[in-house]
Amino acid sequence: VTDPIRVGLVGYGFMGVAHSHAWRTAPRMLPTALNPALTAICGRSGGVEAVARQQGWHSVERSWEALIERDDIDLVDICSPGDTHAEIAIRALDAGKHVLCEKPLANTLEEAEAMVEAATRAHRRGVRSMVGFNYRRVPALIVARRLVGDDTLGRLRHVRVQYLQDWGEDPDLPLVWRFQRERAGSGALGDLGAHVLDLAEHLTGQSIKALTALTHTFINRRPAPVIGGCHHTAERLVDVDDAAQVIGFFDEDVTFSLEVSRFATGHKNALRIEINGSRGSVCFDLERLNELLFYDHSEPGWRAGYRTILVTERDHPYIVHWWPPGHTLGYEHTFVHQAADFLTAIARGAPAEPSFADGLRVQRLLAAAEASAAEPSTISVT
Ligand code: SOE
Repeated sequence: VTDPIRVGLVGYGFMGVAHSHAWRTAPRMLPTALNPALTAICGRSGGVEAVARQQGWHSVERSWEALIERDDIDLVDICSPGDTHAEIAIRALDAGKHVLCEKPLANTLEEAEAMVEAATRAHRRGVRSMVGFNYRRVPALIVARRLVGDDTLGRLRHVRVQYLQDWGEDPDLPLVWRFQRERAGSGALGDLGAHVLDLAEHLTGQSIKALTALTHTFINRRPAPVIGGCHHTAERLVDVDDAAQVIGFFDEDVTFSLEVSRFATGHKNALRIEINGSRGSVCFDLERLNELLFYDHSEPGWRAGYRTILVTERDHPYIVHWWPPGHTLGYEHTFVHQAADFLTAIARGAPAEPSFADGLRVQRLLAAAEASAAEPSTISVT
């Protein structure tokens, strides 16, 4: 493995910026074993130049094909819309580049399967891949997983997840790629649901066995996006969901419920999880990322109640590399942890997690939810 390891980033939107920050910060704060060099950033339009300058990238490419052909790129980081993931990831892995790919892994099950095959081929040659479920690296959620794993919560009963945002409520918002099935695969279900489906299985160590789903689109037409400075007056059809609900159950008699929405006014980025077990519960909300609520059901009733664990102690995951207790972490730290862990896996020749196979698993759940929503079996109540 070359050190520094030369990174090529595809995409320069909000997620590209979050990843740029992570590559810069990871080796300065965490033991990464390898130093990433911000070698090239790639984007199709001119805006990429300004992001390159601001974020410290050494060069700019205008096509991902050219980026992958470069000999001075060792790792390709994919932060572009979902319809590009499979082609870029497969080409990069086959060219011997390590790949970090944003979630959801792909837009279809077939694409995700082909990506896992490419990752398996590449793995045999020492080439690593990882999917960007960054919330697995929130310290409070790692503590939640530990409390499930060591049986503190006892026998699990309910896993309840939500991912609520409200930016969709603006009717003037143009039909950006996230509202286009061809580009994004699905709407809130794939974008937000992918995170919480992954977490539901990762935190419990159990698999969702069956599910039923409903999806809904509240605003069916949106203004056409502004392309090259030209404003089009025509409206375009929204062909993805704005919100979705799923109910189901896990292997071991545990019930599951999910709600995701871009129309939950008041909620900006509320990824919430509650797990109830026979001996206790945990509860988490990303808008209070440093806190984990824990309920111990063995406490005498008169003084029992949820208590807040402030997950900023030196013996909490990752914290030793950051600040003293109580000096809280934020959203960006999850990406820094992700980058550091990926570099460590590459340096050690160890498998990186979450793997493309984990991404495929989520894709199966998303496909099942879409299939169920396409044949709704709701019963009218008169
Ligand atoms: C959607 O608004 C979004 O940006 C997701 O795509 C990200 O995965 C999530 O981290 C924040 O919300």
